Amino acid sequence: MSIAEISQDTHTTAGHTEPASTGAAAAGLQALRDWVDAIAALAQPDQVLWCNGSQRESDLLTKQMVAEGKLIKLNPEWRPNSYLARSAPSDVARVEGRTFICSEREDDAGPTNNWQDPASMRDELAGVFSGSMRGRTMYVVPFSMGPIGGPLSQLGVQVTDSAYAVLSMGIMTRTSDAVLDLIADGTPWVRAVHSVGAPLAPGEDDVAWPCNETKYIVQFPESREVWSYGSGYGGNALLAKKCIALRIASVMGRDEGWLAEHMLLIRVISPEGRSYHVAAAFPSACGKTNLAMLRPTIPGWRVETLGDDIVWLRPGEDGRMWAINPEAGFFGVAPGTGESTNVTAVETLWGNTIFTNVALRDDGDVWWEGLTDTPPAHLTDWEGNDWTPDSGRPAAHPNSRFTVGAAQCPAIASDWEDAVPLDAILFGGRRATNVPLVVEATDWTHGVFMGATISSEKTAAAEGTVGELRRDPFAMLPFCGYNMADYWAHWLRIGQELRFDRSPRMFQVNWFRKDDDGSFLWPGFGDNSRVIEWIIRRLDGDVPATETPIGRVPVPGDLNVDGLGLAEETLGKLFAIDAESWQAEADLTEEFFDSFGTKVPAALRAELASLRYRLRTS
Ligand code: OXD
Ligand code: MN
Repeated sequence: MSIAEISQDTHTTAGHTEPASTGAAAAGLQALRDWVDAIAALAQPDQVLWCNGSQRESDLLTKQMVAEGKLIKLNPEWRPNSYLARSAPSDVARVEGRTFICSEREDDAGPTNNWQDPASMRDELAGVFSGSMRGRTMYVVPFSMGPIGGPLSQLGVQVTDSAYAVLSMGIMTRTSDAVLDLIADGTPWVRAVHSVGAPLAPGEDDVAWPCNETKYIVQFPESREVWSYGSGYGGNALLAKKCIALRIASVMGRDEGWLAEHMLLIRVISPEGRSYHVAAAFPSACGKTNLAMLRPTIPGWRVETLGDDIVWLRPGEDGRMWAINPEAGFFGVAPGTGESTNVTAVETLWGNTIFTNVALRDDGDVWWEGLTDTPPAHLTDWEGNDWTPDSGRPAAHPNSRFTVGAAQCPAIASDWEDAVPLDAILFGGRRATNVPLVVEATDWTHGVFMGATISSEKTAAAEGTVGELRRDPFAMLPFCGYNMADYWAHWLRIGQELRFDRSPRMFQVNWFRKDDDGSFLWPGFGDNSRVIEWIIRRLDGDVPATETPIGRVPVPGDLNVDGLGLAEETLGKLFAIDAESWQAEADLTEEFFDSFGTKVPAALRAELASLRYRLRTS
């Protein structure tokens, strides 16, 4: 039974009706039906509803959630068709400590993932999921990552007892009945089970944000399955995103010869009208969405948005690397997104947006730190309490989010759903010290070494201490579904499938270097276009570079800093390479590599050895 049918048929009793199928199509759908039945038998929802992602369905769900106090309808005068959700204060970020990769062999999960034996995890999950949807509706959400039927796309089905997850999945994926047709035809699909873990006793009132203190985010890579329990928030609950499009997809990519990456994707158009495609891997909350919507400050340059969080990469027969954004929307961090930092995002959010954990204005619109320079005099904070600028605490949670369709972004490329050939890959993080503004890798292997050794200061996107430095190789530490060292080897292998003169060139960037007084040395945001301009001039062979022990940097004078008023000394600090500190970084890299035992590819060990040599002899 669909949600629309339910609303028309007031006599409907609990129970579910599967999609109809006949003949050859029956086998593909039968497997789906059997799986849905098995989950329903375990979790015991009151009813099962099949979703199709239609506007009508989302209208009905939002209406119901507003009536239940689970969504606040924003003032349509300021924010049409937009809603605010407030999570439980304990359910505000991804829970990496409760995220498991349950591969058959522990060695396939590797030291950076939590591993548990799949059989024992299945037993545990059977326990927690038993009756976990009692008193609730179980929604069945069929979706495609990438355009439905597209050559690089993948299908999935998420069952969930969270209407918030259904609405968000409807924005972030292509949710559609057409997916069922492909499943009927035998196209493989990923199974995803989600429960907030808050069954309702008969007559018990629901809360605004049901969840459970116990949480499990479990990936079974071999069987392409995800089981998530206890959280309704972001990557814990919208299983198409981190769980499928990164953790499970990275394993598919390993097995099938492609890559699933935590990257943004843009098209940069030069003043001469030439297009270049650039992907960039930054850890969560390090400005991927801002760079994806960059407005260049240098004349004549333009940027079109293709994606802000996930990119799937596949070597093409032409020897180039082809890229798609498998998502259909943005689930962006709100704080720090404002008129002066990312006006394109602000314009994208004009309506049709679900906000989570931002502050509510008295006029029924939303606000968060950084949206405007001056905060409103009074707000209701993300927890529903009165707030004034003197309250001494943020009004919006630091990991508060917006969920909005990509097509609504004014900078979106008209062909954003198509694959594009990649010209450059950037790796970055938040580094207050040591790492220069931009460094070019000397070749593919050196680029993989750069990606493998990136570290960054922790942000609010995951639980933990903000600001602490941690290794985050390829920005994939929380998202790689298999042994990270095997993943590096896979990157090296993929490089060999590309034509030497057509493979993307790799660069390390760092917008976040600080002066001794703690102030940022580089203005960032729109001025990052200056770094991209230098990168493109390098791709075109227009400028030489200065060799340093850690890679190639701009020859003084080549980076366009016109009009920035940057002192020579500041530029010097932005590019300073201190051999001693880099030797210390190399020691840490060695320790990091050692934690993977013998699995680290010899080519990366060799890169480390030559880095040390260059540092010693520079
Ligand atoms: C995200 C994240 O939500 O990386 O994109 O945490
Ligand atoms: Mn992300």
